Amino acid sequence: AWKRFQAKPFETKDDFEKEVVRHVETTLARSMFNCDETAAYAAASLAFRDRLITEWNKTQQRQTFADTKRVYYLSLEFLMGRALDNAMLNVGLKDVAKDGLGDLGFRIEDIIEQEHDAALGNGGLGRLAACFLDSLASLSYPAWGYGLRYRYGIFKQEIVDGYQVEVPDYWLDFNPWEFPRHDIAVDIQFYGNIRKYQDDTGKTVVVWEGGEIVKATAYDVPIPGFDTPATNNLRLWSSKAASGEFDFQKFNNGDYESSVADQQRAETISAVLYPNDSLDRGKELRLKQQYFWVAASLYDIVRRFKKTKRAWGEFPDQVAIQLNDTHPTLAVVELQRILIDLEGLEWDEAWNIVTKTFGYTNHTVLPEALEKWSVPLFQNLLPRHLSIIYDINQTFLQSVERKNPGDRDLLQRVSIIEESQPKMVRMAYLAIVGSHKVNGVAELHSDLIKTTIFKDFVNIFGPDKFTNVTNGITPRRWLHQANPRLSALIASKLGGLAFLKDLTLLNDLEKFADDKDFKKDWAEIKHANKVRLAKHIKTTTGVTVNPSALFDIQVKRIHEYKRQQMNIFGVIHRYLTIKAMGAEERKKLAPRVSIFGGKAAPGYWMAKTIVHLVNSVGAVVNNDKDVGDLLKVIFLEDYNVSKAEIIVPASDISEHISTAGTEASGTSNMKFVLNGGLIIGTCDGANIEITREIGAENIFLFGNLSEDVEDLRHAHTYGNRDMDADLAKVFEAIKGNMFGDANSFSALVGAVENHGDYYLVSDDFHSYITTQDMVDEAYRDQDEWVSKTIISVARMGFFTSDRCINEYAESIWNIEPLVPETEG
Ligand code: 26Q
Repeated sequence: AWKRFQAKPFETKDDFEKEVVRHVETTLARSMFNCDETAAYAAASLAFRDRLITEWNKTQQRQTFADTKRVYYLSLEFLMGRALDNAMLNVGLKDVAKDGLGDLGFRIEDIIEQEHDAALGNGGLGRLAACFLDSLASLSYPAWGYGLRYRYGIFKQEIVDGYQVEVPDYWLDFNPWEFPRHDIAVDIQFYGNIRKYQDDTGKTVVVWEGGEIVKATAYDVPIPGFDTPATNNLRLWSSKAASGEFDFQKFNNGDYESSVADQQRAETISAVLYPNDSLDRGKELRLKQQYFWVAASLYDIVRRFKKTKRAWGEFPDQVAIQLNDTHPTLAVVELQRILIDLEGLEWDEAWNIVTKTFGYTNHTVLPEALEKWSVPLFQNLLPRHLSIIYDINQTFLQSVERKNPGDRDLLQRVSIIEESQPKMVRMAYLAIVGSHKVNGVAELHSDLIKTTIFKDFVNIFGPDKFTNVTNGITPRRWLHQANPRLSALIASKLGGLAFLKDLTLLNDLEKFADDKDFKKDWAEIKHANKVRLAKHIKTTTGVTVNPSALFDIQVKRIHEYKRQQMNIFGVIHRYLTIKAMGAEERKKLAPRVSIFGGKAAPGYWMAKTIVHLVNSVGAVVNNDKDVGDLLKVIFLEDYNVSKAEIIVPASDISEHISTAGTEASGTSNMKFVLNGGLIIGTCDGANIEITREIGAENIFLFGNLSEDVEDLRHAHTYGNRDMDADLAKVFEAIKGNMFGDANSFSALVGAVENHGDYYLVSDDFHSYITTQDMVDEAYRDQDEWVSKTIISVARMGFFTSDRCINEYAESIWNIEPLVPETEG
């Protein structure tokens, strides 16, 4: 009988309008007469939210009744971007909303733009987690995401006088997409001591006592699948002071201020996302964040399992937990602690359950980015966990010793505890030992981790423990949502939107690669997307760019290994070349707009210098009458997910030019090609597999190969090399103050000239600029260029995150979809 009380979700424009008006007048307590765009956004979101809730609840019930295995994706970052547009498209009622909002006097684009990005991530790793959630829901897998509800997401970037300035991103003023679950709260313990004693049976019991308690409260975010009622849950934890005895006592003793200070200290844990994507080591608050989130999530997962009344041995048949990088590695230790200290299991039985439960995904080979925590810090914050880590390590090293008697070197190399001053806990090693599968995120990367940083572990555990799952992206957001006209054009040829759920269907586009009318439509859409970006550039930077010029785009976090410095050196080279040309020669040149975007970690001085150089070069080049449209240099402020949705569809060529062997995968490379852009790139990360899929004739590859990097670096160290002659001229221009005070940029130049050129900028420079010339040449033949882009899109099916999630499900998680009945 209760079913009668379920809300009837709207299906028509009129019902949608009624819902919007109802929310404006009741939920928001405003009159329709002063309903502005903010209010319309709020009301439209609430209307779609209502529509999601029913299916969300049903999905959770279905999972409970089916009682099958679930996967839990643990990630400190979920770079979700905006939710309304995504919800409208996934539910399939965007057109209804568009018409309804139109009736009420609004343009849907303006309403969508009111939403603040949910920017709970740094870059690739966080956005990958968001794409995975979309695929998990769209494929109806029983899956949960667990993360932290940061009060401040990644900082907003402003450019002031050419320098990056960081501004806090307070985003929670109004967020209709989260549901506080005040009834779901977990007490999390820190600091304190451990005490051991023997119980009546003579068994050693360990208790963790004292310290401080912080309360974790759940906030749930619905994750709608595309073209399915399945709606999953992303659970984010927020920290609050525990209303326990401590503060109560203080309060009664008249110590009001310190009681409030305690509260603020507790809330600090989930206050801010760490803005580094390559480690800043050893901040206690970061380790606190990790344990807080891991402990709350495991409590939740274990509680859900215990409700089924199954034996502990069945835990790995019901629960798969994926570690997104080493950030959640404490979960391995926490589960072992729960099983032995709280549930009374024997060590071996518990450890067997733990290792069957976890999988670990590695996202980097850069040694400086591998997470380590000092033992003294650990000892103080999590004394029981440190003692368990020592026990895990001892058991592990004993097994290694048995198989490799007398190899002291090996034991030292693979020890979870690094014997340094102070000692350090190596989190990646702990994650490997505590998991049944370890994966890299592209073929080259997965090979590299096996032959370099984790080589010893391959010998110890055997090669089968290590595997590859090449990254992917969701075509719903990165084609259908970001590029609606291209999606519609494709749908018109393929007979509908089925390709969004089976991206290999794009293959059938290939037969239109020479179809004149199709190519015209295709090119017209690209041009319109470029016009749109040109407008954005005009309003945000004041610079006018020609939408018919070649748009060359590099947007990603600023990093020396990603080599934005090589890009801007190449731009300077182009500028010098243009300046040296006569008028006739210039007429033959293809006009180009070089577009950069991305954030530098606030403490990464070299990255900030790159940002400054790009802006300084832009200030000179863009105001040089002599150059005009032939070259413009743009730095787009505050690159984020919603800006990517404008930028990605507007590229002709995008740059993925990391030093070979350094970029684990890259995922924007996939987004750009899927939107009809070509790539200039190195043989690195997923570029290699993209080349294999789309054909070497459709990508501009250049530069040294990863197998040669070590030798080149070695040669640099011994001074055996010539600086590239063109690059030397670029450096002369910089040193001659052409782009302002040369001292500002001396570190960038010096890194190449005097400090070993670790990222091989000089080694790759010639190959880079000659390949850029080939890009110009190819772009001149528009007809051929358009065909290349169509063929490339047609061959991108492999890179959907749906394929990627199916691979994880089959080879790591051992889970099956739980398809809603309405889908048959
Ligand atoms: C760790 C400890 C303390 C503070 C910060 C961090 C931290 C935070 C974020 C370390 C690394 C990250 C993010 C890494 C990242 O985004 N890696 C990218 O992951 C993508 C998805 O697999 C790949 O495509 C990229 O190649 C990889 O760089």
